[in-house]
Amino acid sequence: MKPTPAIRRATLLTSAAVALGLAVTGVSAQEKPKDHADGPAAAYEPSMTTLGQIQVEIPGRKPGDPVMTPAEFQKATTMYFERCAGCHGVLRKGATGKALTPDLTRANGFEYLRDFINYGSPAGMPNWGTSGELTEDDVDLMARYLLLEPPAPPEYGMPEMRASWKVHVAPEDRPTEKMNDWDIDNLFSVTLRDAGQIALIDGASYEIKAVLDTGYAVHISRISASGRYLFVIGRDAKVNMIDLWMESPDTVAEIKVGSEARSVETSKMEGYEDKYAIAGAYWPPQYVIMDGDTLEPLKIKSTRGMIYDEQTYHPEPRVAAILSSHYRPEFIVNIKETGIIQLVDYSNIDALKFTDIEAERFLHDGGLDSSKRYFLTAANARNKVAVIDTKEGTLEALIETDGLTPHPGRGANIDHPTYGPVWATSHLGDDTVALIGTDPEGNPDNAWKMVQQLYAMGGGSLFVKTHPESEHLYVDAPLNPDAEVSGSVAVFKVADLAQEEPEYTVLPLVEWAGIAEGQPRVVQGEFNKDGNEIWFSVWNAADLQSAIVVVDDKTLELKHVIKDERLITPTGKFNVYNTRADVY
Ligand code: DHE
Repeated sequence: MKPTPAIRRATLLTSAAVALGLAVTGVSAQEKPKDHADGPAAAYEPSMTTLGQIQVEIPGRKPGDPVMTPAEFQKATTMYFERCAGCHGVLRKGATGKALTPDLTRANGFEYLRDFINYGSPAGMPNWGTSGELTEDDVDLMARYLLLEPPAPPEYGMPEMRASWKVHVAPEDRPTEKMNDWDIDNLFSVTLRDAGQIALIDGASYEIKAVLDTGYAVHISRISASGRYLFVIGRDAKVNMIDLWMESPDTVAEIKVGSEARSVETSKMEGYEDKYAIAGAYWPPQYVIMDGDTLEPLKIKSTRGMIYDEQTYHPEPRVAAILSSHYRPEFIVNIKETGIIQLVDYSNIDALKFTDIEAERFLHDGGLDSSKRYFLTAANARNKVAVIDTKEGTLEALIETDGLTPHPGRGANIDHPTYGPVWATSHLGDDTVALIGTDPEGNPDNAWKMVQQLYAMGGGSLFVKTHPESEHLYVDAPLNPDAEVSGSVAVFKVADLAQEEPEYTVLPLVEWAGIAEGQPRVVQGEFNKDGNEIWFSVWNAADLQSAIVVVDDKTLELKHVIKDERLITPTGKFNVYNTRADVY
């Protein structure tokens, strides 16, 4: 009998567990509220830590308001922004979680709220009290807090941006040619998350050439089209612009574009190389287009507006991934909660043109296909991938990925032995990897269909990776609750994808890194420029040793381990050439 997908998946999971030397135990089918850390998807909800630092006042008192001191209100607001706002929204109007505005919370009352926070719900609300994450007093405080009007964090417009904007080295004082002997194209910018820094590491010698201060809980790096300027954004919405031509590359300009942010990109269209930069914010909900030489803020655009399908107003749609089109002078902006992918035509900065493409709600991350014409992006809480034709400026397809919470990073482009060019995404909520055909001209029967589903080590995957020179597909699982799974990476051989049930090899990278202390997680593979080695972060707690492990892509053997006391919480890695040329 041919096994059903569920049984097959269980078998594969079991073989993965055996490969990892794990004890395999039965899973209770009993539905119960999960601890927050149990579910990788829950653990990955945004934490508005910067907003949590903002000082707020208790909104005007109304009859029946619970009594609360200003200090209690401040504490509750910080807790709300750090733990609840990711799902329920900064203004409590709802996102992936329910709305918690006083008209609704008051109808349910204090006891209901207290019990809900304490015990959670099978629908996804964590059991904050019984899991021990919040004390009894905290749960009581949060239940009272939700009965009050929410505080609105401040807006952040042009005056605030200009006040934060600094040009440390004016363009005319910068070098006119590269002044160092670094191989810039094979340089890696490595996020040192909790240090608020990036490390610049040479791709050939593995030498840490520099460690530079950036924003708080720094998130991603992107490179200008010429490869000269590196842009880094912190969760506190600070953008650093680093000149890689200087004798000692350093920040030449900086700006803060809001209170909470995750994305930055630069113009890549022919004729507009290095001309503009753009950064998107979670709060306030907006993006800003900046001068590509100085970061001078030029135009701010709010993303507040109607949800594409319901046509109801959303007050805080966050800006998720931003990509630069290679076909038109446009930025492609994912507006998360309204489900709109906005194409921003920057050819005339004083008359910006916008195309609002209705896609799907909860847009998050994504990348281009191998031709660079199509943008594939996850609407992750809707288990879908939207495809934009960046040449025509239209929605090409909306694809169900048959997995829970697709999370591609920028995805991985493979030349599949059976289906031709495909793009891959793994999933946060389960062990599946979806392969989607991307070649409507050469392989029209497979285009925009999930042509194959792979089963990797387990849920909690964040990133897949390959390279045009590689014959492998790598799948991480950093948020898997099992330390041996989160400490390893699964590798599929591209040639094996022709089989019905391709097996994968497990590389135990934490073991290879020789780190025994803590529970480090293996996250985000990134290839070097030649595509013959792939780097993974071994991401440990800030006070424990982390590492970067370099794997030989041909042999799948350990090539090198980079350890250094400056490598604090390394996560994302961005090879200059691959990032600027969108090679993945
Ligand atoms: Fe990320 C990309 C948002 C947590 C590492 N992350 C992105 C992008 C968004 C985003 C919108 C796409 C940017 C783009 O392409 O323009 N990330 C968020 C969150 O909201 C979330 C879930 C929670 C939060 O509070 O921030 C979150 N991200 C994380 C992490 O915990 C990770 C694993 C470690 C870290 O450094 O914080 C993490 N995110 C990354 C990385 C990328 C990224 C490495 C870029 C991947 C790439 O290949 O381009």
